[in-house]
Amino acid sequence: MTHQGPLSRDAMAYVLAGGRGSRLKELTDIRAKPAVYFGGKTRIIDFALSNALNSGIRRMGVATQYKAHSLIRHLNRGWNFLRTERNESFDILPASQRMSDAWYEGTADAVFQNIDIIEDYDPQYMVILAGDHIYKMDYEIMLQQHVNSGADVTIGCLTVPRMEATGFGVMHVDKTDRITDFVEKPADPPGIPGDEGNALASMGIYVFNTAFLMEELRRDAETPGSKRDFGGDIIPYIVKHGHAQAHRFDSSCVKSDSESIAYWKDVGTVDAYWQANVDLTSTVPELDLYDRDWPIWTHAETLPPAKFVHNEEGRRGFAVQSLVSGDCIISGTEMSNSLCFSGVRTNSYSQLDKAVILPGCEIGRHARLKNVVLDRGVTIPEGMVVGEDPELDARRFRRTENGIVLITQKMIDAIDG
Ligand code: ADQ
Ligand code: ADP
Repeated sequence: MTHQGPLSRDAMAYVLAGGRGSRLKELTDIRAKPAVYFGGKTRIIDFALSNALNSGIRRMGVATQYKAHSLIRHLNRGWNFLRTERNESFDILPASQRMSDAWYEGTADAVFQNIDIIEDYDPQYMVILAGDHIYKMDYEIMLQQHVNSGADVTIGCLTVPRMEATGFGVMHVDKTDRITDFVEKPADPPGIPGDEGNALASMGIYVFNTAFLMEELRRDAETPGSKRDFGGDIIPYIVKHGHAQAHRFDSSCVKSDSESIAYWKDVGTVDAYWQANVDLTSTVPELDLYDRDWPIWTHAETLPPAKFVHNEEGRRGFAVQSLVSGDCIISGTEMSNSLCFSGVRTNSYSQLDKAVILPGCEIGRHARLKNVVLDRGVTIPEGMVVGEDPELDARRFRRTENGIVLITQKMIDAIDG
């Protein structure tokens, strides 16, 4: 029998936001990956939370651990509108050693340690999400599939090139998409039968009946040797002893009027982060941030409009193929294919191309920057050139093999003279 009606109102979204994301290098020196700025106004975690909200889910919890201050501040400011009076809730759940004297060990432990809080809300379904991916997805569709298949767990999955699957949980499915095998981060990922060049990878998104999940978490907590991890322990066990079902991520996974393609990105490296941001500056990007049917919610400060001015000598400031946030003043600067978060100031005769500029940066006169990411609050001195001399860039800043340069204020301060 097919289930009718929204299940999202009986579900709680539980976002795992405690991981470090060390491949983002200095961008995660002071903040967890989910708190990293993305897309001009938002932070990475806003995508998972907006998906939950847009899917109709009104109960949310966010488990935080590593360098959580920036994340917690963002959540407090931007995600404080769910009301207990309407049976809604939003809980920030730092590892606070309430249940034991340990921090969250693995991702499953980040749920286990808050079992009492979850059981108090008594949601029928738990939607476990990673807080560090950029995508749009309607979890109601996944919930419906979960209930209709009668599975113990339903796992969101993607097709990826086989050798890119080493960082994922990789699964085999039968004709009905029931998962028959699951290996966490295999060195030599098994391909899809009949499509050996690709692998079916877990997105780290799980739907459970709450009662079943709680049972599993309690069982796992008693299991010696378990790392208390969903991908490493809980999911392999259920695949073996229970019923795990795959939910394929494709363009049908989001209900939207705008032409949607299945966009999903783990912006986990400096290159991928830069690329995904710069991609947004193309005329018709794959990820549509202007989609009224699927808005990405965030904490937005009340800011004056972005402003483009010429200097006293008549040097024009302009931007093409660029996203410029509020409270930016682009003065006498040529900007192309770039993305400015709020409060950025640029000065005359500077040139910016393919630059991702986080809030509060200032660009000095005559600076030329290409293929860069500037961390929050960086001041680029007058006349500085980046992106033209690979050796110089690598000496001063963090330059990736692909030539993307990440700059923090610390690196600027360390430059002699
Ligand atoms: P990973 O991406 O390696 O694999 P992991 O490091 O466990 O996943 O992080 C998953 C999420 O949990 C992230 O959002 C992270 O921030 C958060 N997290 C990590 N440790 C945490 C902790 N101790 N407390 C709270 N939050 C924590 C997982 C699965 C794979 C799957 C990929 C998809 O294990 O099977 O393929 O996600 O990206
Ligand atoms: P915000 O939440 O305002 O966006 P960031 O994400 O840039 O802040 O910073 C993360 C946290 O680190 C904030 O709490 C901020 O106060 C703090 N912080 C900012 N710069 C530094 C620094 N250079 N060293 C240590 N902590 C910092």
